[in-house]
Amino acid sequence: GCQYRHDIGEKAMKHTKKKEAAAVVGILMGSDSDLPVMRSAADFFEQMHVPYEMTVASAHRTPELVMEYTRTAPKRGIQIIIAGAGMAAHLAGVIASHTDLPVIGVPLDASPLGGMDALLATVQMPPGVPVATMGIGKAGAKNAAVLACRILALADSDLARKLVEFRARMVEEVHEKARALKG
Ligand code: RP5
Repeated sequence: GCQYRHDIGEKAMKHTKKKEAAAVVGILMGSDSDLPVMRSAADFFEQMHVPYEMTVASAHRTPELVMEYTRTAPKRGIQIIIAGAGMAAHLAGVIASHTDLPVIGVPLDASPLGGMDALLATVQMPPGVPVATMGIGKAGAKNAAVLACRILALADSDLARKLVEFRARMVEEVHEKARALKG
């Protein structure tokens, strides 16, 4: 029953339909054109069975919506906010200015500058208003979710166990590839 689960239409719904538990992470993006990349974050939460909500809100086009979303987030049970945006990416920083929750920023490649613009705008925050800034694009979106899970796992031993398994699987995958190369 959360309005923010329905904001980005059919494509996003596939990630949110089954999630009945109250979201603990909020994924925001500046435009629905960011969804193909930001979905990597949602995919990881699905894998870890962490309930999340996902919506579009823009620091520049809908500044009031961003503020309202951020201010009401703790009341909904949100513990961490992930914000992905391209171009002059002020979304994560503006969110961080309205909350004490941890904010993770994902710079996106959405302009002729290839995401360098978004990276610098997201990472270079003034002292006192931190944004944990990930790498540009898909890897950054996935890492935002992994980092969020690591933070949540500090107080959730089930999730901590899933992260141990996730990391062990990555190790195993590398070994498998190495074995395949040897033939
Ligand atoms: C940013 O501008 C969005 O986060 C997106 O990455 C970029 C382009 O937005 P659209 O013009 O595709 O809506 O605010």
